Amino acid sequence: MTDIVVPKEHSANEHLKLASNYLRGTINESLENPITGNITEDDSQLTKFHGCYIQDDRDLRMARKKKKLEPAYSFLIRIRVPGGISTSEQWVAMDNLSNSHGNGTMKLTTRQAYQLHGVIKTKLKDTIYQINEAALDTIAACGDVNRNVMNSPNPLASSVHAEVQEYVDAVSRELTPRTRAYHELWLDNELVAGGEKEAQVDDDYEPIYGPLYLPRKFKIAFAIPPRNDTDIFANDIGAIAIEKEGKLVGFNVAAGGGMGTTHGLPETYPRLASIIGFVKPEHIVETMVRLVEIQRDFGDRVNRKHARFKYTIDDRGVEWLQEEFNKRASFDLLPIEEYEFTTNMDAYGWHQGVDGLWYLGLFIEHGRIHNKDDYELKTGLRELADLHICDFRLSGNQNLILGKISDADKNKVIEVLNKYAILEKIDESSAQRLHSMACVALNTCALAMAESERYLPKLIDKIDKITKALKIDDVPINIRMTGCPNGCGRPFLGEIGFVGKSVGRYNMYLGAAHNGERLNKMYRENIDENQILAELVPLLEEFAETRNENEHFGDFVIRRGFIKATKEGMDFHQ
Ligand code: SRM
Ligand code: SF4
Repeated sequence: MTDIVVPKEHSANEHLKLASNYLRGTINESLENPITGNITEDDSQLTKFHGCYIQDDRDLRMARKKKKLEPAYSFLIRIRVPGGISTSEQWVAMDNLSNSHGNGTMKLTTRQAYQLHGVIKTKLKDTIYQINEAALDTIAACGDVNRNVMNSPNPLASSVHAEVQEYVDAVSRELTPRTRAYHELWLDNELVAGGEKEAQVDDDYEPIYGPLYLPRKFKIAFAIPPRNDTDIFANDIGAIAIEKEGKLVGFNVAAGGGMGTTHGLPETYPRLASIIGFVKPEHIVETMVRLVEIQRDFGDRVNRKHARFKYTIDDRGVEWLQEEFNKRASFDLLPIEEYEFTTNMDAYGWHQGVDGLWYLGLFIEHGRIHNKDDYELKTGLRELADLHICDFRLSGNQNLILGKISDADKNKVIEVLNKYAILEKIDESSAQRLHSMACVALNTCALAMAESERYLPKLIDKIDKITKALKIDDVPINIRMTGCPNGCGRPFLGEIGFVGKSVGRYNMYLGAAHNGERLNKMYRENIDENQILAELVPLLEEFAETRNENEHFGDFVIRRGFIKATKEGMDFHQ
């Protein structure tokens, strides 16, 4: 046990983490309590570190209350997939679990993870066990630790992709918590496929995090220019791979990104990570660890709304961070290398990788894998997975890339996708729909103030009519929506962003850069669908008539003076 004392003024979560004995708390007792489908409030904070959130079906809340029933509790389980690369066997396992243990759907998240929803308490342990049997895990998918490490999932023409992915895996391993609680609680202390070796040590010991873990969640992403398809600037740390003559020479390192804000609290704001220097490939893992340790030691443990790395940095300055880093690391930060990002979106359709194999980018609207109406997306992808002729790569834009397809298997893939009309979705969707993203929100998210995933497709139907009439439906515009200002669909990086205020009402934001290098700014507050469309029509008309060649919508609205450019997080509200 530790002799650390948490100061009285530190938040309740800090006291809870310390008392939890490396994330055990009373989770076992909560799981065994047959009286309720819920767990205690304290345990609900701790299960996050194990990758699960207790939720209730918000569509059923009122009806159940009237019948004096407790809410329809179930768990969300988030499954880490570093860099988004999973095998066809893993897809099959997730698909099976979503049917047998979940609500029949899978969600591909904005951070390249799988999510299962609707897992009731009595099935939780077995679900996590089976996830680990499929050589995946859920530890640190949530909680005050480093989350799923992102990477561009599509090698396209980059010869350095495989090498970058090795660093992604190394960073992910290095920053995975070592507590044995995960194995004790969910795996009966056995090591199943993919189990962490470190779990064998006798005493709990967290060499990087310590018993208090981090002050708040922590996120890392890698990207390989020219594609910023992981939105690296929205992360606590971003690594931009620098390639020269086909060789990986190192990474520009960016620190202090984050999206979360709270309505009515201007001291909370989204911030894009600042590039602090360049490091050689062999130093990237140490770089990540040192930066995590700086946040561990300096992050705000009193006020959780001010506890992300972005505030630690803004309170002290980027130069302070660079100095502190150089003091702690075994090498110095080097001058930033040149790079260029052109887009933060995925490449749809077929691409041949440098390995000679084929990669196929599919459009999955808002990451939801289900059969709906006559579109049997889930059945089709399962049929394909059962052939075991490709891998399944989750993108940071909630899409899917089928990877490593041989020439010989290409037609088999096309046959299955055509049978279920999955490829058609790309051709029949407007460029605005293909560039849209929405968070989960209702009916599962406890924090949602408005619809998002269930509503954005319908709003885009209406926007499509406008852009079609103006003949700009082939112009990519990033449209992002979230049901609250926490920013899970990175709405403040949308060229058009919508953030839920209350049922049917949204704040509307304009002016982010198409490549994820500039935040947007609020244009209209608390408006409904009619007002949204009325605001969009004149903007899109003028865009269609007067846009410069290849000009992006986010740049256009700034050039034409509809909105001021947001230069840094601290001027987001100005
Ligand atoms: Fe998120 C909380 C869903 C990516 C910022 N997020 C939540 C919870 C767990 C709600 C809760 O705490 O009860 C949501 C569960 C909804 C549900 O039913 O599934 C939720 N977040 C998601 C996902 C599934 C959205 C999606 O549609 O894909 C994404 C899962 C990513 C993953 O695989 O790890 C997701 N969340 C993000 C992102 C985007 C990113 O990381 O690139 C952000 C903004 C970036 C950032 O962290 O700043 C994000 N989520 C938040 C926040 C605000 C954090 C903050 O600094 O203020 C919360 C609330 C909190 O932490 O207090 C939150
Ligand atoms: Fe829920 Fe808000 Fe995140 Fe959407 S942005 S999933 S509503 S917490």
